[in-house]
Amino acid sequence: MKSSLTMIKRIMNYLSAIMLVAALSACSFMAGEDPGAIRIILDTDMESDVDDVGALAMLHALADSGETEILGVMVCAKNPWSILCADRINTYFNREDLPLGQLRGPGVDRESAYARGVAEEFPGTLRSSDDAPEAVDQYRSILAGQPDNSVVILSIGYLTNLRDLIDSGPDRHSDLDGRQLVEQKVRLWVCMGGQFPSGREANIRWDTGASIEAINGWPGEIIFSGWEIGLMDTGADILDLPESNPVRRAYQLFSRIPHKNWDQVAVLYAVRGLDDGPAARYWELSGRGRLVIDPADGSNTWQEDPAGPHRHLIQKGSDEEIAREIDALMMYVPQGDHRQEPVY
Ligand SMILES: [Ca+2]
Repeated sequence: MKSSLTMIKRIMNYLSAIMLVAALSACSFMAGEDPGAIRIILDTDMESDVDDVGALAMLHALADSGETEILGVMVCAKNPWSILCADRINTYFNREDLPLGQLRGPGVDRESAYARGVAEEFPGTLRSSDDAPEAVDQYRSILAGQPDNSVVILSIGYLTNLRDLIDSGPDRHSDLDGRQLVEQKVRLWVCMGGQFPSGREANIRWDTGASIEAINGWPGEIIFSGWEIGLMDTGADILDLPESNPVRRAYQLFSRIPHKNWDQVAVLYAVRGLDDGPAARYWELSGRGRLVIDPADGSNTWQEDPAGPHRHLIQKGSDEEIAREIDALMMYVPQGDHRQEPVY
């Protein structure tokens, strides 16, 4: 009985994935260069946990549907395979030209169960992380070319790059310093980080110093997608994706299926939750306040403050409906086959 129910569930998931592909293709055709698409720069660690991979896959699905425009993918981890893994995923989703940026200065260096495997087994544009542009330079280049108050920064990793960005000085891209450039170009920072009302969350604590400087020095609004709203499992059917899909391979190598989806929740909010989008009903925003970080251990508390620059998401929807929407996006298969040979 259980196995036939599982089979029915798998068939239903497969059918909904096909319908999603058809819907996305139609939307993509109609949307073209949608001026209303949310412009996003993703900042990811893509090493210790596999949810970054699911998050990037979702962004590509949402870009193909015209709901977002991915301006660039920045890596805030020192693991040299992380950016290659991101490059392979971008290449699979037919966006091999997406600007990439790599943290060059000191930062968090952690193992990955999947990044090297994906980097070595799938085609892409980068041979080595040394060949990638430096993240702050890439941030400044992208931001300088965007309309004022238009860019959403979506961080799903450590805050090292963002601290370095606001510390940056004028350069060939802009006469503004980093803080001024962010103030002029960034509409909002959506940060997967922190635990509410209090806790000790990885993205904040691994580079506590950078987190404190980035969050306290940020010249605009930050909305936090906290640890406590990402605990539902997704990816149960990820191995049903084609073997050509690097997202499938990353989950296989990580070998915890299904898995929590902290980073995917932040993606869903940033693209479909803003501007009263179709996913806005899953969360409500807290009142204004401040994320206060303890420099001793990177733990955080939430402090209510009507003049505060921060808010955090409070889940209203069910785990099931949020997970279903995330799963459908993670199971997206792009049109066309991936390249069989490396293109670097
Ligand atoms: Ca992450």
